Amino acid sequence: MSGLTADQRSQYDDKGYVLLEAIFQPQELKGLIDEINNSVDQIAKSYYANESIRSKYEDHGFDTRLMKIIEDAPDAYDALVGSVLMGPELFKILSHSRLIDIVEGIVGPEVHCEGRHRLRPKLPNYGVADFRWHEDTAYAAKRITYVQQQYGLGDEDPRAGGRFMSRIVAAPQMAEPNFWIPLVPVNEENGCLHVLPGGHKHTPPYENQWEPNKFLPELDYLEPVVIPMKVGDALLMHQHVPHVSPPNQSNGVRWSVDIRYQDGTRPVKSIREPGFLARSQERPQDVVTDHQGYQQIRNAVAEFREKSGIRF
Ligand SMILES: O=C(O)CCC(=O)C(=O)O
Repeated sequence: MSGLTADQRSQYDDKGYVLLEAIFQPQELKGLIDEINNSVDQIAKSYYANESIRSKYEDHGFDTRLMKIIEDAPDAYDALVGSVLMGPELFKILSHSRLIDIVEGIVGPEVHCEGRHRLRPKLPNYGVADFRWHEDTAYAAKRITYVQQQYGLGDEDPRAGGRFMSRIVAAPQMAEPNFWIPLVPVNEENGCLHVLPGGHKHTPPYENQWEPNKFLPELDYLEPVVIPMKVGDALLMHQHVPHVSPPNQSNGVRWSVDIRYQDGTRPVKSIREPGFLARSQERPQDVVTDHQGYQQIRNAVAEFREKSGIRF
């Protein structure tokens, strides 16, 4: 196991992020890019067959084709964004030993890959793909509050204190390293991330963090840094480090994948989107080793949700 160097580890602890330059050879990401291109091609064909788009835009490549499709059919965005895609190439990255070695050094030998991995085609000036200053765990906590309100699980509701909610609510207190991996070169123009080094040491500013371009007063003395990246780099972020994703002002799609991990012995955070055990000394037989195995878990949860009517 290699993991982080001592310097990288101290930067992760002190600043809350580490830019891992050339952690992949660009060829190692080519399979994933091809897999995404195939999905875009299938979307183009089915939308064209339904006459929802004017052309299949076959003369456009990875950096512009989805943008052209979405100009005609905005709902095509949802066909690919988030964790919809699950192919062998994406699974290879989610379970890549170079990433898992690093995670193991942070969370311990039981490594769970969270289901909230995201493929993000960030389109030019496309509001839903822009993220104000936030930290990932606080963001998840806001969602929990929302889920509680939405489904009437108020403080008095016995289910709110029960196994289901406590499994989720317990989760924010644990380490959840996040890798943000660009699939095209990223810079200020096309919406690379900015982070607030050291901001992870503060109490999460749950309520006010959504103000655009504004930090809480106690964070004002911290200087944000812009993180341009090449294909092959990965940005490792602490779950509490504030980061922002400003608008993409280029003429192409800014593609990236982000992946979160946690200690596999702790309650899992995302239930609706199940993750998988990526490495284990205690339960090696439960480690998921291919995308079909992972897809079975995802299908089983989706089926349970559908049949039970329980909206978790
Ligand atoms: O990919 C982006 O633009 C934003 C990602 C982000 O904010 C996150 O992963 O928490």
